Amino acid sequence: MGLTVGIIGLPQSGKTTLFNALTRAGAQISGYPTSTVQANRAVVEVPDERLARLAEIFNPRKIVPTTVEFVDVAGLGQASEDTKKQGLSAEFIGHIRNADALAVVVRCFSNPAAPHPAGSVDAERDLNELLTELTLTDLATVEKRVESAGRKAKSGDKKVIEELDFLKRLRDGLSEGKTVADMSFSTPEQAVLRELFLLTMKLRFYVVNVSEDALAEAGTLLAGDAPAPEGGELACVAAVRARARAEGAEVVAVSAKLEAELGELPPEDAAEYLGALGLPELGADRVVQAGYRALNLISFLTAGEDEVRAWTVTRGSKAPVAAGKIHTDFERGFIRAEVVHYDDLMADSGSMKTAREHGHIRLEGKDYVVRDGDIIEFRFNVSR
Ligand SMILES: Nc1nc2c(ncn2[C@@H]2O[C@H](COP(=O)(O)OP(=O)(O)O)[C@@H](O)[C@H]2O)c(=O)[nH]1
Ligand SMILES: [Mg+2]
Repeated sequence: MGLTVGIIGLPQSGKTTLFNALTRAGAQISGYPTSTVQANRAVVEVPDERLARLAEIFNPRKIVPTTVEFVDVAGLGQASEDTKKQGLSAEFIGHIRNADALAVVVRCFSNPAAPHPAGSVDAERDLNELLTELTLTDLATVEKRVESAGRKAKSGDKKVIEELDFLKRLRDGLSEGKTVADMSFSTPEQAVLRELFLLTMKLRFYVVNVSEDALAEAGTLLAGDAPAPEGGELACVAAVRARARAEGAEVVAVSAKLEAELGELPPEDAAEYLGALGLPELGADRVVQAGYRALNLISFLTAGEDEVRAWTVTRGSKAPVAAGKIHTDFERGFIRAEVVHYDDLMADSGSMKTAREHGHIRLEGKDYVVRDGDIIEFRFNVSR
C-alpha cells in the first residue's frame, strides 16, 4: 500500500461528497465552509473486474483488490489576509504533503441550496485561485528554507551555499509567477527540490463535478474535441478540459451527489440505476482509475487456490521489482517469472492447460517489463 490521493478544491465544490461516494464512509458534509482544516481519510479498493473472472476459474479462498488511500482536505479558498501572505497553514500541508497525487475537484454544478462561495460558477476563475494558493504555499515553504539555509551558510560550507543560491533562484521564479515545471534544475538541485514536497509539483488530475443532467454530455465533451459550448455547465466543463490538456493531465466528470446517493444502494440496485441513466460505470470508479493513470501505475495479478489478488507497480517495472511487492525475499531470490496475460487466458477460455498448449504461458527473466494484466507466478530461491 502507501498510495495516497489528496482531494482538494474550493469550498462547496463537492470534495466531501465525492469522498463519501468513493469510500461510502459517511463523512460529514458541510452546507457552509468551515474555517478549520479538516481531513477525512479512507482506503478504497481499486475496481478490477478481472479479479472476479479469475476467481471463477481458480476458486480462491479470498479475493484481494489493490487499494488507494484518499484524503479529503478542506482549507483551500478560505484565504484570510494572513493566508494570502503566508500560504496555506502547516496543518493543511501536513495532510497532503505525502499525497502521491492531487485530485482537484472543480465545481460546474449549480445548486441554489448550496451556493458557490463566489456567487457564480466559473471554472477558469476557480482554477486560477486554486493554483495561486498552491503556488503561494510553495513560495512560503521555500522562503522558510531560504531563511534556515541562510543561517547555516554563515559557516561557509560550500554545499549549503550552493543550496542557498538554488533556493533563492527557486523563490524568485515562484514569486514571478513561474511554476516549477517552467524552470530547469541540475541533478543535485532536483534532489533538494524533491525534499521540499512542493504542492505544485505533485501529479494532479481534475474531477469536474457536474449536475446529474449534464453528466453524459460532460463525459462526451471530455472524451472528444468538440468546441467549447457558450455559457452554461458544459462551457465550465470545457474550461477544465482546456486546462487539463494544457498540463497533460487527466480529467473525469462525475456528479458527486448522485454518486454518493448511489453508494448507499446495494451494488445491484446501483448498477440497475446506472443502466437506467445510460451510464456504464460509477464515476467513483473512474476517479480511482484516473488516479491510477495519473500515478502511472499498472496492476499485475496473482491467482491460485489461496487467493486471487491484484498488485500495484509503476509502469515500466521489471519482474524482480514486481516480485518484491509480494515479498522482499521474492525480489532477492528472484529466479524467473511464469507469466500469462489475462487477455490470453480469457482467449483460452480460462484454461491454463489450453494456455500452455497455445504457448501463452511464458517464462520470463529479470529484465522482463511487467504489463498491466499479467498473471504472474514467481520462482525464487531464498537461500541464494
Ligand atoms: N446539485 C449538486 N449538489 C452537489 C454536488 N456535489 C456536492 N453538492 C452539494 O454541494 C454542497 C457542498 O458539498 P461538499 O461535499 O460539502 O463540498 P466541499 O466543501 O468541497 O467538501 C453540499 O450541499 C452538497 O450536497 C453535485 O454533484 N450536484
Ligand atoms: Mg468538505
